[in-house]
Amino acid sequence: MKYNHKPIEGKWQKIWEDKGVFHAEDNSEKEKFYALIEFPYPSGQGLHVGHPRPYTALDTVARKRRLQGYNVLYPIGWDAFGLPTENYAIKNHIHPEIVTKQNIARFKKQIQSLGISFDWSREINTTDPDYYKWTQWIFIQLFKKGLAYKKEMNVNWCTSCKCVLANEEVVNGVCERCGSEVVHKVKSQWMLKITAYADRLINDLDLVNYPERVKAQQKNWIGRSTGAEVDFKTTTGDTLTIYTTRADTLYGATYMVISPEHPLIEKWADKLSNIDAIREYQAAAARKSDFERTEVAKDKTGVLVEGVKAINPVNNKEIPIFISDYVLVSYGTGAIMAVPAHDTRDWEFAKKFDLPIIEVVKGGNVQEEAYTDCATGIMVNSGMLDGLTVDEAKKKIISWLESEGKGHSKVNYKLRDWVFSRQRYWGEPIPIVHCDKCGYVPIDESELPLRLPMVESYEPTDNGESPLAKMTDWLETTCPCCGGKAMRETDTMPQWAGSSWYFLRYMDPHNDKALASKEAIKYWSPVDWYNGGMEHTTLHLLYSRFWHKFLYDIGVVNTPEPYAKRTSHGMILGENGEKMSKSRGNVVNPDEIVDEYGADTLRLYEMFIGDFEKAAPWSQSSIRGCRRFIERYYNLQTILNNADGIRPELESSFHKAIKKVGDDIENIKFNTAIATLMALINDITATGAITKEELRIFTILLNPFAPHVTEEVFEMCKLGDGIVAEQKWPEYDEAKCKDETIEIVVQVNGKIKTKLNIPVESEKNAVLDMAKADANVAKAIENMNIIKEIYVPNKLVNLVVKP
Ligand code: ANZ
Ligand code: ZN
Repeated sequence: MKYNHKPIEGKWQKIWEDKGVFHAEDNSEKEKFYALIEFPYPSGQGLHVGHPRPYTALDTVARKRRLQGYNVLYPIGWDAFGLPTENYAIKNHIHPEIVTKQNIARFKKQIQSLGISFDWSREINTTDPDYYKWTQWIFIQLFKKGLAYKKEMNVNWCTSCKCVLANEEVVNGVCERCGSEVVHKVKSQWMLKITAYADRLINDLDLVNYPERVKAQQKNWIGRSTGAEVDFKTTTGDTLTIYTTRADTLYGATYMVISPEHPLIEKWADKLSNIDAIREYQAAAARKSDFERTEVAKDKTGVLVEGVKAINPVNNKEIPIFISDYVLVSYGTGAIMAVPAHDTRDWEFAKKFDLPIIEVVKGGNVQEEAYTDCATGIMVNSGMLDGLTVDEAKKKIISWLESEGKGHSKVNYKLRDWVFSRQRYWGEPIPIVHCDKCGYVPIDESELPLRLPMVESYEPTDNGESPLAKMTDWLETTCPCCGGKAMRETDTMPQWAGSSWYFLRYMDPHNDKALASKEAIKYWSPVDWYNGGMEHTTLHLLYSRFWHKFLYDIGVVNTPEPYAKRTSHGMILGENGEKMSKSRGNVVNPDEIVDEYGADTLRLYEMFIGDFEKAAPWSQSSIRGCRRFIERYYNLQTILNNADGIRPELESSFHKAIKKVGDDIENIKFNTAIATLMALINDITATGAITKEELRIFTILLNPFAPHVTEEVFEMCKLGDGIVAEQKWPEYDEAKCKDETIEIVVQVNGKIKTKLNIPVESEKNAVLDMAKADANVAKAIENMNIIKEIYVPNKLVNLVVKP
């Protein structure tokens, strides 16, 4: 029989939508299951074959859970603000709102052609004023709690996007989006105080089921470090405070390094004989990214601060001060004590500038290389610390510093507050006005949403102000506080804003009184399973956890964590193993695959392509293999007979398959679930027939992967009432899942002579008889006396023999 996928797939997509079978119920006695994928950015390129991988994976889970009787919420929406759309709009002179509408329409059509069981009645769009009203509302709550504030900042500035970037958006010194150079610039910015949540963002990882690599990345990004701040006096009478995680090594500090931006340089400027060289070095450092500056491998550079020295508080020795770009102004105190014996960067710097290297922890050869692996050593050359272990020395020196008023213990974080301003048009307006009398004041909540005004031109201005700054009508307003003249904020929010809380909106997407009702939040929270890309681990995942914790603190949500479980998929690469891109000419268009082979084939293929968590190269021949499997399944109806139930010879195969497919879907082992179904179809066709019950079970097991063809076969062969999506997931009998035969080894005097396939749990004597009957074994025991017969059930036989 010919399988004609086009009419069949279209037919079932329409039936599902008309019946609303995938609509989640808000009031249900059933147990809820909330599955979430990272909603797409509707770019101008349309859907990529990478998109369906996570969508299909969670669709498989969602469909299976529905069959198991869960009330499933599996929603979708559009993360539609942001630069790519705006840049496209500028280039083509189309308003970003229109571009967004067009892109969404195309994406929607493409996604719908895949037969993903999304609840389209809950579709959301971050650029919809009914949606961003609540993004703005959350911002106002953050502002009221002092967690949104304005600050003069040395920011990352993309020279091409003309826009401020968060640290996270700068990759290897260039803009993550456009690849252009990123420079530093001082600007007044809205900031969100994510650092206030740093500890909880680390500690609460204990509450969630995330892959270890995801937890580790989040912890590294937050970068909690426990150490001490130590005050060094200078010969000018100033205090130079440093941060160190190794206060125990204070006696080994032979010089100091301050960052080129350190404020003491300005204070000392008149006294420094080489101020010109220092200025030159500062200018060069400003052009480099933090990444370039702190790379361990790079050659160390620096300039001596001529005219001022520091005094080591433990021994009152005067030591030189350098400026060097390997010390960052934004971390710790922007100054360090250098301990070249035990720190690699300090050691390289000391060698280059010929500075003394003093060993303070025993064990290495510090004139040859830095001895850094010294967390457990014994202190030397360290006065009051001599003979102590590193841990003891840390405690002792910190309490000494505290008693002398020269330092104290201190926890530092790599995490910085979140730069939340963008000088662009296509984002949520920040709902704040500035009044000369009252300062920054949020607009009245009853005035939300504060809509983006229509502008003539959305190009950013060359001085770096948002295009909104040119809209005088919109700009000038009255102060909600004193009624006087006030000016609106012209910066907009970054693209991360809308995605920081969208999972809550799906719970109650049409609510106009709250971001979602208390009941909906209580019923649906937390998200049970969130799948997304590894590239979002340190950005979106952290930001949304932060917002959720804030909403928890103000009583809007009732769980401390938004996502109970997180999984991450690997990328789909081109057939050549490289990342798919236009320039490499290896892009596969999902529309063409759906057209030629059908959505079921594409879905099955994307789930079969290899370990879900790893990158996988595209393979056209494997696509054809998946299509053939679907055709084989479709043709099972040609061997359908009238017998009842499952035939005895297939009973074990079926029970095992039910167990394996179910377990594998839950454990994101989709590829082995499909392999199990492929093996089962072989077992079935080998018998030359299939019963209705066998076909019914096979159909339900295959349905989460290939929903269209299974619905069609279920209907054609009248396998039950209603449609497959309304059936029950089959159950298995554990006793029937046991392997009937098992391989054991047979040894003579401990040497392997043969392997035997025996029925599981065979009786000892029967196994011994089988073993002795084997030709190799028989030869080995010929003319021998058997001293001992050892049998380890289901594992081995060992015959101990003597001549
Ligand atoms: C003396 C020392 C001796 C250090 C030693 C290390 C090893 P984490 O763990 O990342 O917090 N440091 C401090 N502030 C810095 C800055 N603004 N830029 C660059 N480096 C900075 O690292 C803390 C360590 O990094 C600190 O401890 C300091 O060097 C350096 F055997 O102080 B240490
Ligand atoms: Zn005012």
